[in-house]
Amino acid sequence: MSEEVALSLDEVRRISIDVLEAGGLSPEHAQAIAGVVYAGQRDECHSHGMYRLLGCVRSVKEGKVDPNAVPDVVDHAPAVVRVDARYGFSPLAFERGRPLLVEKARRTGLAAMAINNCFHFSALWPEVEAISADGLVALAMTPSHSWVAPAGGKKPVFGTNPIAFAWPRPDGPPFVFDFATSAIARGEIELHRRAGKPIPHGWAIDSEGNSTNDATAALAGAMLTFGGHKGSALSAMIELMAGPLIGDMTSAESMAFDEGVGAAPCHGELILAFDPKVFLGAEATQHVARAEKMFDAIVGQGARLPSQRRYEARERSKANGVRIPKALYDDLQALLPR
Ligand code: NDP
Ligand code: PYC
Repeated sequence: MSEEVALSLDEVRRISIDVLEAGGLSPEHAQAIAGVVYAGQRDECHSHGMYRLLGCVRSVKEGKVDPNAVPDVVDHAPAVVRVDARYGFSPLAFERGRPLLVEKARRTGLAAMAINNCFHFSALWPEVEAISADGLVALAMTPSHSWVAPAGGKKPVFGTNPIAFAWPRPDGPPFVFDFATSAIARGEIELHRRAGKPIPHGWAIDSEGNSTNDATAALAGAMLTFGGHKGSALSAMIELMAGPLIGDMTSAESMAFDEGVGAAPCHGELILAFDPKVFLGAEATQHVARAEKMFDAIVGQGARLPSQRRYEARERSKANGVRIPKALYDDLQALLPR
């Protein structure tokens, strides 16, 4: 088994902020990015936890990201917030735009936030979870770089294009799912490569179009969509809704914009927020309670809800801290001032 380092959650946050600030990010960006990286590590989402710090610092070093960008929040229309991230990372843009999104959803019942010109590296569940904490239903989606072949094809067109959904529940954490529309997040294949482990067949093909379980060959080839043509269609929808619809880049355009430097993808993100109280008025509580019956029917037969593993991991990490691979710890230490 590979060597690991134990960290308290306070250390996770401190190291993340220190690495980001040493990498040149403004204190505001460092705080916002550390927040999502901390959440990912705490909930044992390893592909989007502290590992992401390496990519953030590399993206700044490559000169693509503005580490001091101040997001511009615009009240664009009665139900539309636009946030221009000005070529900074997305978490600060999301944080700055969220209050207006929530305010608009409460007024109109359904509001959208379009984030433009952001470098995006994070999981989406921290965002939809935060919106659901205000009693709203949330849906978020974003493209990435064109790494994924459409179903029936062999050449990358789509990004790994995640979609996340949150439904607030009366007596506990929200129902949340958040997954890539590729068979798996690219970050997971990268972690397999770092650990020298094979990947399962079905995740990717090599550059000759053959199924592969070699992580390096997979990263050089094309990833596959989840659920064949269904994941492929969903992925295309995300390209359209969080791309041309909001005036931003597709994954292929983001890849071209990168010019081979290997920075985080640069594009837009679309976030929708629904207020059940506006849709349902006095009947909102009664209908939200009906949703609980569906959740009971799922868990009542031994199946699990998405996010159940994550919430359990959260409790474990709060009690015991986390463990990260020593190789990652060493890579992060190397980014700190001597
Ligand atoms: P998974 O394939 O592991 O799917 C994750 C989702 O499915 C989670 O909600 C998870 O809940 C749920 N889930 C997994 N197994 C089960 C099960 N047996 N029963 C019920 N629910 C289950 O993750 P991905 O690799 O697709 O994505 C991982 C992360 O990568 C996401 O957070 C995503 O946002 C991020 N990502 C970000 C990108 C970006 O461009 N910014 C691009 C691509 C991915 P649980 O967590 O509880 O296991
Ligand atoms: O893991 O696919 C991924 C990913 C892309 C951008 C951020 N994460």
